[in-house]
Amino acid sequence: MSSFNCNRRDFLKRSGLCAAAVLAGGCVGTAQQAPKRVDRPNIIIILADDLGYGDISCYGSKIINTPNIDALAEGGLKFTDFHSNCPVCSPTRAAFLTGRYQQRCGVEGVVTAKGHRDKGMPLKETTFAEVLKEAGYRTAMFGKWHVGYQARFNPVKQGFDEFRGYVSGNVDYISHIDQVGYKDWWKNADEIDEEGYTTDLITKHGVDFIERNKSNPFCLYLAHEAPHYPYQGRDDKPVRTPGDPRAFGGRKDKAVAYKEMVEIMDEGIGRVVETVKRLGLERKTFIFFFSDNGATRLGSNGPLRGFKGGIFEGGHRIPAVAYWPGRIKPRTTTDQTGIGMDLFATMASVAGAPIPKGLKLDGVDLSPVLFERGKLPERTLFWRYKNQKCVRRGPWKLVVVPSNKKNAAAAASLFNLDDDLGEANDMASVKPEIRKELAQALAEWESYSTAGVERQS
Ligand SMILES: [Ca+2]
Repeated sequence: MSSFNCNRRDFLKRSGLCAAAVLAGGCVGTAQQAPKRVDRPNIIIILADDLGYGDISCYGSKIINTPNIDALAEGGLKFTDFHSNCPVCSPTRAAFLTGRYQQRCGVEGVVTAKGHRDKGMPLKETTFAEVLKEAGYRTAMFGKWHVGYQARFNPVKQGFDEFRGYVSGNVDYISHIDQVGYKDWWKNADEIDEEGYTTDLITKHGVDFIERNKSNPFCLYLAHEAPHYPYQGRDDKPVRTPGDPRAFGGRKDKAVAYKEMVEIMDEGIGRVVETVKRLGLERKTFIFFFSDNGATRLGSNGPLRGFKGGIFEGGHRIPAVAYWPGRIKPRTTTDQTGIGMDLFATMASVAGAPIPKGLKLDGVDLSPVLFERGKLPERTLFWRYKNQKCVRRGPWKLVVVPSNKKNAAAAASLFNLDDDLGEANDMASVKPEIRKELAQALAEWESYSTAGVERQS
């Protein structure tokens, strides 16, 4: 008897395809496909907000000390070429949640607190939480959602059994007021009051969830606020009150606050890992840490060009660390190219959870890199944010940005990241054939990546 549950309501919610499968008398996954309960590891995904490639010590920071993230890298695998799907928050999260390019679900820009309060990621999208829940996992997310404000877009409507946190792009770390002056702290789909520093609350709920679920497989998504503005440490006063948001408020010594914010997040990650160890779950828990985009000018993107919001590497190449004692070899590094949307297929794979039939993921399973020190098949990856685009194949990256503000005509530059990580030497005129190939690939991707188009065929 399998413990695999086919939750009819969830399936019916998701799509006609799933409904048809249920009506035909079976789940999309079958009992045979479901792994034995003991085989299903726990999964903890920790996402930082605006943390840059040079912002933590294991990626070279001499300013910010992150002994707990460093310990994950020391005991696991560090990626040197991992990317967020977008140089800003909401699209990266939509892609991570769905395992597909964010363009497919229409979350291509930031879901802003001011203008997009009625917008959200469509519920028909299938999230990794829904897939893992179907496979018998308890699922929770604590922290920043940012793919829909209204209760109907809440994480509990997208496969998470539990949610505690905020739905906008950032809140006052103490008063939990968003940047247009609304209270933004939730328990599931209910707005509540809860005292505490945001980072500490995310840690506290994460630890509590692990303790409550030590005897069953769980998937925990911890979406930290740090080091996104407002720049506030643990002992600072609130800077926002209802109706008076002071959007970028925070300490005057922003750089000091920034360091403190990352270090408090690191301390929290230490508490989470300590909890996993204390409960004897270390060898059956897969932990993955990454960031949702590159740093702003206040942080560090190490040797990379550009910042959050830009299409150069500094906008989207980010720290990423995988940890699983007994499965992932300690003290290892990989230069394989990974991207946030790969985690969906990766989590489904480690959980033995079937991907619903008809769901075409754009991300790939990272297991060969994580567990076999292997390589991924060659692929071409794409990024698009506002009027900036880029495409990556092997070491080659074509960057297309408007040549200036008045002239929307795009200028394309070609870089070889193996030789030129800082994207300083444009090779477009030296390698016209590569430039042409990548430009064609980009045009092709743009023709089918837009939301809705795929479903009509
Ligand atoms: Ca962000």
